[in-house]
Amino acid sequence: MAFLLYNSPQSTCSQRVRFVLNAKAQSFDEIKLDLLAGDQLKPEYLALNPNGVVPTLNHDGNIVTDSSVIIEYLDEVVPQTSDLTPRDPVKRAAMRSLMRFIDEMPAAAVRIPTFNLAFLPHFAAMSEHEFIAFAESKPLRKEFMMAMGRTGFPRKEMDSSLERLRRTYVRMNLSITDSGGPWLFGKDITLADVSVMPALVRMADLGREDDWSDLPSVAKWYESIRQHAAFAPTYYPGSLLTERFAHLRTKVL
Ligand SMILES: N[C@@H](CCC(=O)N[C@@H](CS)C(=O)NCC(=O)O)C(=O)O
Repeated sequence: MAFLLYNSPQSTCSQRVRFVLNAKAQSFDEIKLDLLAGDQLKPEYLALNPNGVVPTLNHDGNIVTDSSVIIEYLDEVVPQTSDLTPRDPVKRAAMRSLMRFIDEMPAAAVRIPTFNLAFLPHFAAMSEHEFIAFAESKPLRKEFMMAMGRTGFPRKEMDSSLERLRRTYVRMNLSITDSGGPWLFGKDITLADVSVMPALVRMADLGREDDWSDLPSVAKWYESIRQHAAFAPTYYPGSLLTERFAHLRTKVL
């Protein structure tokens, strides 16, 4: 089996896929796209992924897009090593429901502080004309870019994003408590854990690790996933925003 992953080191969606490939001990080749340079909007990439976002997986010539779909796909095609989906259909459905929640809530919410804090200086340096042309070339994120503009999302948007993330930590706490932990669905790590992981890593990278410190089971979960064998190869040097953007190292959200 040959896996070729089009992705970006700091992209949260890409980190989900790298984690699953590493957890399953699958070797893979990577093509790293520079999202600020617009590599994801080039015609040859749009031919693979018409949404103009990473990640995209090429598995033996078959193209699979969307990180949630890709990690479920990987768990189906490489099931023999570390199965990340519960066998019981009821538990399996519960895991998928939580994954939909994660895609809708933290995965979307985390984009606001990410763009405002890490990427904004890049866009602020563009002319209005260049910025609009760049925003308009994005199949999936044009409206998001226009809402941000070259001055960034207002404080109200930042606060509501932190509030949505907080509701995620509370939901995680409930899931860990109900299942007996240490993972979201009990003693085995599942795709839901992988799915939410990059949002917490991102917030910690932006200096917000205290946001779940009053929820000990979430704090313990966070330490456990950092200790997982797949974590270090997934977050290779350069995968954190603070490693790429010097201006973030002094900034507190
Ligand atoms: N639902 C998609 C979302 C993918 C996505 O938003 N990717 C971001 C990086 S995490 C991206 O490529 N952004 C590029 C852009 O906004 O132009 C998935 O999970 O794969």
